[in-house]
Amino acid sequence: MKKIAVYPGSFDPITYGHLDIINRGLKVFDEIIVAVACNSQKKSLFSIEERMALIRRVVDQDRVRVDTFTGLLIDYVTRQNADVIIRGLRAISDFEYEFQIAQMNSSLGHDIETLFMMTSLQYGYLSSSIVKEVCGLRGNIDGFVPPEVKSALRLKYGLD
Ligand code: COD
Repeated sequence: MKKIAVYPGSFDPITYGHLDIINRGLKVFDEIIVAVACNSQKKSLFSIEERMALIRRVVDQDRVRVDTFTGLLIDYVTRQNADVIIRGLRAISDFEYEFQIAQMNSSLGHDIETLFMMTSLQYGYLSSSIVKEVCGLRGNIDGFVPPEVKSALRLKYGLD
């Protein structure tokens, strides 16, 4: 049977840190669904459609499906017939938040596991927020996001 995992997040925008988790996840699963959360409480730079389009441009679309969801993550995962959620862990500061989400999801959906993957050394301090800040302040973001994402960011900040 095909092993499918859901990798949920805001992806505002996708970074090399996210891509690294996706590519390493593909060593363990046959298919990964990158699920962009539609969270009206979180102010985002890119719309859901823009975020999904950027992800599609930088992943291997044979084994990665890009989708969006509203409502509870656990309900979405169940609808997709998946039983694993992938999350990435960077510094210790991620742990408490991730632990809280995983515990909540585990009590809401008993048969769904959360698999944590450690960040690769070079992406340990990389986040979408920091990339946006550096780009907005005209810093060089080449090492943090693919060229397609860099262009989209520069356009948003009126730099091109
Ligand atoms: N290296 C490794 N991992 C990374 C890196 C990096 N450099 N950067 C990001 N990651 C990981 C993050 O730790 C996270 O696991 C994942 O990639 C996605 O990150 P973000 O920041 O894009 O996404 P989040 O953390 O904002 O996503 C939160 C959710 C949208 C998944 C969450 O809010 C959610 O499930 N919402 C739906 C409502 C719900 O079900 N709520 C109940 C559960 S709390």
